[in-house]
Amino acid sequence: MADLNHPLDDPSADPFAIAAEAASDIRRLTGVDRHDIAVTLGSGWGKAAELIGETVATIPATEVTGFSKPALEGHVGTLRSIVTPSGKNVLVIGARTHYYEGHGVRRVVHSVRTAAATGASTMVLTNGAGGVRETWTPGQPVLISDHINLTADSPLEGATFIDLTDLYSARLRDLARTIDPSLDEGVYTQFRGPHYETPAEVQMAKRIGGDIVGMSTALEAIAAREAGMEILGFSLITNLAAGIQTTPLSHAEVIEAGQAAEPVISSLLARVIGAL
Ligand code: 8IG
Repeated sequence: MADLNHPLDDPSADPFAIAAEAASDIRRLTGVDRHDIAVTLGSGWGKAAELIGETVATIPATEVTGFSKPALEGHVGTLRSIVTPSGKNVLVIGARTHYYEGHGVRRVVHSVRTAAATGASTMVLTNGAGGVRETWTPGQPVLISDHINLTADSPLEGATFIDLTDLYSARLRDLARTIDPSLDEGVYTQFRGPHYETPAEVQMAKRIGGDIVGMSTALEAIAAREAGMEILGFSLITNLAAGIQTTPLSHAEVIEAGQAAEPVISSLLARVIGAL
């Protein structure tokens, strides 16, 4: 689905130059010269923005070069610049482009590359996802310890070989556990979506070492690492994955579980960001 009006859909365009342009749009629109930390808010995590600190500016993502219109309600479509009590500038990305939208991986990782171009050295990626482990319960946040990328795609172009050992920083996971020692962690498995998995696919994910199933994050984490950022990942388990939970999955249910957990996980996320 190439769109001739979209700068990232021109194969001869340099995605890093477009990210640099987006970063200068953000500087101009927020008046903030440099961001230290970026956080992408996935489903269930939206309320964290208010708790991170004082909002300096909120801008519609569509005013920033290369950002796509939100595909889904509940995916906010704004970028916010927030200053924490300790004086760090946080770029809050409420505008995620999912791989299943079919616009290609350049658009999926554009927000991450833009965050890096604004100066951010830490990328916090959050999502709502399905849990493979029977002991987890809907509404529970977990740390992402590693990932399995089942999209068969990569944000890296050409012979770009990037090491992904410790992709989800052990240091940052330890730091998150100083805020909430009860946080469990697991391996995030990115499927293409937008359909949920079959029970057989969930069993496959489990056997290959997956604990969490979702439709985002892994491709973004790879791009963040390419950009030299340190990465922290959180999943909100909104449902047990198909076949682990015996009732059918519904999007409404997923949204509802997210809303119920929102106050607790938002405060957790804000406290972790405050400690970064
Ligand atoms: I929320 O069970 C949410 N997102 N792939 N599977 C996948 N993505 C999800 C799920 C799930 N729940």
